[in-house]
Amino acid sequence: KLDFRPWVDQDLQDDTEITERDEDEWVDNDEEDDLPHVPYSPPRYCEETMLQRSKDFYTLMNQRRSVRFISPEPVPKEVIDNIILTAGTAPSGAHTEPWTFVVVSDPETKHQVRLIVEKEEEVNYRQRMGDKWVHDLAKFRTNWIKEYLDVAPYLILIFKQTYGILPNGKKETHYYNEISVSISCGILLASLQNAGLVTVTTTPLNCGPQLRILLKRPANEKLLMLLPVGYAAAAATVPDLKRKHLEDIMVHV
Ligand code: IYR
Repeated sequence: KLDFRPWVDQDLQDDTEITERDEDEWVDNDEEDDLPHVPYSPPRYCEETMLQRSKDFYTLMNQRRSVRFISPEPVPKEVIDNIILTAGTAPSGAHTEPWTFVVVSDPETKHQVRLIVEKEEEVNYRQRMGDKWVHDLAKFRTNWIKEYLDVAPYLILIFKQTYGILPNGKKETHYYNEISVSISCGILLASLQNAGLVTVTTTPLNCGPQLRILLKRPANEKLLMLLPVGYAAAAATVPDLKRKHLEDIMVHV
């Protein structure tokens, strides 16, 4: 077993799984050796407009909260399509776009997801997480009962592709797949906020393989995040958290 994963930061301990490197099975990402480079002129604003836009975007994003009370009210599927397209604009290692966004609206499948998550989360809270972790979460009033998994009109399950499988069956290295997909998740969260939808970022511990099999995803895909998506319920509440001030998060050298 060769463990050659130079793109995996030691600190991150990415569990990217590559069991063997049979050289015949792998191709270089060189199919586009002759990719033309074309002129690029991104939008550019005068300073006044920049200031206003940066403020407005901060104001919008500063209203984002993790919401655990989601309305069953339907949300147009086209909005979700646009949000996924936006998430797919994230940068990725060697432009491998190593993400799969599984959107679940089928009530029976949502319920199956709920059963899997609640069963494991009960074990997490009761055993795996330990007293300190459970105590640290007490103020958020979370537990293993996840009603939003049935109620939210959509569940978005984000998988990272630990390697790619080309149409000819060969494998393609997905450099930095975890950070690439994590960035796309951040953009997805911003896109949901922009559309007036809410979610809560969840990373269901020990549910990945079962959910992957439920959703018929291949073994190279690993669950990174599960997002219930919809409008906030009319009676939604959130913990009264404060954010750090600029001087506490920024160091200017
Ligand atoms: N995954 C569990 C526990 C949990 C962990 C953290 I760190 C949170 O910020 C919130 C919850 C759950 O979803 O309940």
